[in-house]
Amino acid sequence: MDALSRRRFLKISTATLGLATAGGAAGPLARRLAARAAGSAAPQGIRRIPTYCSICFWKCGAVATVKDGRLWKIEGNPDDPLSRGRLCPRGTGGVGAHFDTDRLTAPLIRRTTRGQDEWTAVTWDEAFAYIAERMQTIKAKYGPESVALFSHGIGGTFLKHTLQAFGTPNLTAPSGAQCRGPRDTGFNLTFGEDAGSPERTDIRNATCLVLIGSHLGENMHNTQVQEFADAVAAGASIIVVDPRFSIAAGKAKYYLPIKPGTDIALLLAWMHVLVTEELYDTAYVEKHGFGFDAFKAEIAPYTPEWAYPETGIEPEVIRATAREMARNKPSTLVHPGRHSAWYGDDAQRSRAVALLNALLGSWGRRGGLYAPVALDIPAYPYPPYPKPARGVADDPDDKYPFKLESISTGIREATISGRPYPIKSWFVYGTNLMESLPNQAETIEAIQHLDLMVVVDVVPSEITGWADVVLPESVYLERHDELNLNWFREPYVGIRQPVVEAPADQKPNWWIARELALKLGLGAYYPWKTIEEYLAYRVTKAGLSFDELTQKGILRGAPQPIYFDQGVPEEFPTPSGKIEFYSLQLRDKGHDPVPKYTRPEDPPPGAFRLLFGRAPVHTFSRTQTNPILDDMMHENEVWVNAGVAARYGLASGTYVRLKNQDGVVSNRVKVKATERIRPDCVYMVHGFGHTARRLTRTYLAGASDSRLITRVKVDPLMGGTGMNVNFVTLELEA
Ligand SMILES: Nc1nc2c(c(=O)[nH]1)N[C@H]1C(S)=C(S)[C@@H](COP(=O)(O)OP(=O)(O)OC[C@H]3O[C@@H](n4cnc5c(=O)[nH]c(N)nc54)[C@H](O)[C@@H]3O)O[C@H]1N2
Ligand SMILES: Nc1nc2c(c(=O)[nH]1)N[C@H]1C(S)=C(S)[C@@H](COP(=O)(O)OP(=O)(O)OC[C@H]3O[C@@H](n4cnc5c(=O)[nH]c(N)nc54)[C@H](O)[C@@H]3O)O[C@H]1N2
Ligand code: SF4
Ligand SMILES: [Mo]
Repeated sequence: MDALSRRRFLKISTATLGLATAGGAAGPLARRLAARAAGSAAPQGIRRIPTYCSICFWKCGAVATVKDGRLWKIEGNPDDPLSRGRLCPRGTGGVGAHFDTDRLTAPLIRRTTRGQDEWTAVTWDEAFAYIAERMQTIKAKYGPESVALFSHGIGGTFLKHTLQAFGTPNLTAPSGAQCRGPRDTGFNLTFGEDAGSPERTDIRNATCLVLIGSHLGENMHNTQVQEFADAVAAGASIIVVDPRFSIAAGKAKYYLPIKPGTDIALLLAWMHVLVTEELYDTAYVEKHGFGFDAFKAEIAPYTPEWAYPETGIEPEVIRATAREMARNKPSTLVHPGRHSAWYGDDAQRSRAVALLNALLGSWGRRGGLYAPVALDIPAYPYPPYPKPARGVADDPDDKYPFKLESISTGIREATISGRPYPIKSWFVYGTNLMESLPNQAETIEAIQHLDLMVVVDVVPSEITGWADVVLPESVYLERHDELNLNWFREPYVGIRQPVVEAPADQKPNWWIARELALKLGLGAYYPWKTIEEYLAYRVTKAGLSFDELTQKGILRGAPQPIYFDQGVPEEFPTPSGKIEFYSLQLRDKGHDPVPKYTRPEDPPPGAFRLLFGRAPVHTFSRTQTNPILDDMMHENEVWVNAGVAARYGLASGTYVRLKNQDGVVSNRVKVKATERIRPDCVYMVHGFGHTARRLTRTYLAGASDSRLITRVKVDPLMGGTGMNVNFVTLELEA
């Protein structure tokens, strides 16, 4: 943030917080907050409590300040290697999660049919009794595997534990098949390891950084954005490939406005130039490469002249950028990306990105992809889980041999088809499946097949509307969670701990998971009574001080080697033990051993490809209800090429609706007419267009990309759902 917007942000924050407590005086949450503010029980003075952020899943170390018992602000923890003492704007706005007047306050049981917002508030004990009884019935009738968990983030840890103890293997998340699954598969097939989270990207030391749709600056993964700024300041040459002139493109030496869906063509042409001009790292490839000659033969036809009509990128620009990468090798980092579920050829596209890095010798090298390290903290010694009689239900026909985790949309499919066996219950933790899975109609259809659906959330989001039981969780500022043990540049551990009390009857996930286990007769899996006991056990076993961890929030281990030239073993856990330029694994399963390009479908006349991404101040569909972040951005816009907008007579700020190829129409959304996007696509920020009425602040503000994503192209390697394959027309408001 620049100084001006920072001042504006602080002004907004104080104004909103005043409103959140005084204005919403009707609800039980507001009453409790008011009572607490007035009461004398609150400890006086200023306390600073370290914890880690949860506004997204990057897990930045933070320090919250509480003044006279009231949450005041949250900042970066200077001891934290991930945030280096600075949070992103969403993290700073995180206090709004505590003060949100739309929060769930008590467990709810559905009164009428699914999807209708009619509930009875019950006690926690009643809720657990209701859930446990139904789970036992399902188990008796269909087996314990018939219960599935969808979760996202570290808060799901203990529910996973309870459900594995119950006997199901069906644990899944939209952060796989809808996010980074394809990328992880592509990298794993090439190097035998994936790109990790946080990514093992040495952006800070890269002298050339290639961003292929990684829209850093809008994608606010904190460490990466800070390192990106460092790299730019140090004069790194930046190459950005994106159909839209992103914030990152504004920092680029070369901006390549690629035709959507044609990245593989560009990647093949780049590799062609590096190989034919012998600009690649020959010694590295000789030492570490497997199947290079076969790879070289495969890419021979893909000249820049061949790629030009596919991608719209001129041959001279392709050559110049390839040479720029080569000049900076091995400190050229071709960013692996993260959200890679785009066009259905995504694992192969990611594999092409991996191969380009391999040619540049960047894996294991400074300024490339380093070898991450972590503290060795032992797991808690639980009894072993019962072995499920049946395997994960996501892929009954073994169609996706290269998946690394279970496929969320596969579990949804199994719920509808009953194949390979019936799925009769969903637990949904911290994931708004209506917005995070493509094709909402299919999600609704699957839910109709369930005998029990339990949603644990903090606000009445869209998915809660479909639940039988809704369990209100305390927000991250009010609870403990599992330790943060990231694989990163240096080893460290972080703790999340409560900063303030939950305002009403909300409970933390560990307590919910434990109480449910007790009700299910699974007490043996919870020998500890409080989470502090659990955390202290693990930390102490590792020879660290739990007291010190709670006081500092972060404990750092001694630095360790992270590059080959510092002593990291030069090993690649692939079948050949080398970097697989040519993949026998892929060939043996009938897939292309070297990535191939397929031309994407063109939008029908008058229609545009729908693209989507992030805004700096929101996370997915989870922050629009946060009063501070809502003030910073209340609705999304649809980016339309200025020339196209002029043809339609659309000025910026005019409301339109988008209609997709299947006739689905969006909420109204404002046009942003701009030169910064190609004429063949439109773009919007994901997460808006909420239709849950109880999200009072954000209800119907902006449009939902998810609603328009009725079609996907499924990745044949790992089952990811490419979602950039929907076309929309612009419908003018009458
Ligand atoms: N159309 C479309 N779909 C997408 C994407 C996209 O850009 N467009 N992105 C994909 C990607 S990259 C990812 S990683 C996934 C992300 O998918 P999700 O993680 O499912 O993202 P959200 O939609 O934000 O859902 C978060 C839910 O958790 C709730 N929540 C927030 N805090 C807490 C908490 O402390 N405890 C509990 N119990 N609940 C909480 C929120 O209220 C919300 O209902 O979505 C994928 N799906
Ligand atoms: N502020 C904020 N930051 C976040 C998140 C958040 O919710 N909010 N979510 C985090 C998560 S989980 C993820 S996965 C990441 C997602 O962020 P990233 O992984 O960086 O990006 P994507 O969402 O994959 O892609 C969006 C960009 O791809 C471009 N694009 C679309 N089609 C093409 C194409 O064919 N070729 C190329 N080269 N570019 C294309 C779009 O114009 C857009 O700029 O963001 C992370 N950071
Ligand atoms: S990147 Fe921002 S929102 Fe995500 S954990 Fe860090 S500070 Fe919080
Ligand atoms: Mo993601």
